[in-house]
Amino acid sequence: MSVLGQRPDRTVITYGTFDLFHYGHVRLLERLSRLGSRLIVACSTDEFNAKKGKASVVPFESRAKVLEACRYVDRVIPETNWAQKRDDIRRYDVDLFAMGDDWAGKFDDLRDLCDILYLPRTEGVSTTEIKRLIGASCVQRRVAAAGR
Ligand code: C2G
Repeated sequence: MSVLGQRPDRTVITYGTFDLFHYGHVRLLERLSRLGSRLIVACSTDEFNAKKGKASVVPFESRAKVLEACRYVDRVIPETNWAQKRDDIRRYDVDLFAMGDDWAGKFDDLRDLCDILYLPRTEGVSTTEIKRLIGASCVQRRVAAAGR
């Protein structure tokens, strides 16, 4: 492993929905980008999210475009199922698989293929919370409008 400037010469991969892209996502990608020379992000498709029981506000195409525009990200691929991780790690010659620690231990079975790392989540921000706040402000505005 040669050192390129500050970043080790290795490929890092992570997976996620990245809906309503926020500082928590940015901070994760920034930290991952320092752990290797290439960061691949697998972005969950809308169909896969439906299987996960999740409905994202922002459609896949737009979420993928936002990730591609992020300077920490080198490549975006679609995540369409749970089982693709092993193939992705082999196909992209991945050295490090990393996720936020809300997934701690969930992907240890991949340790035979590459290093595994779970990074502390960023506290105080989440897509769920943003959705809740938007919902709350919509209700407030409707109530205010009704009261006029
Ligand atoms: N994250 C974080 N801090 C936050 C919110 C999210 O570090 N405040 C991290 C999560 O831990 C995850 C990544 O950002 O590693 C993307 O989070 P989600 O979009 O919620 O990902 P999820 O829908 O859980 O999809 O196959 C795995 C799945 O695709 C993960």
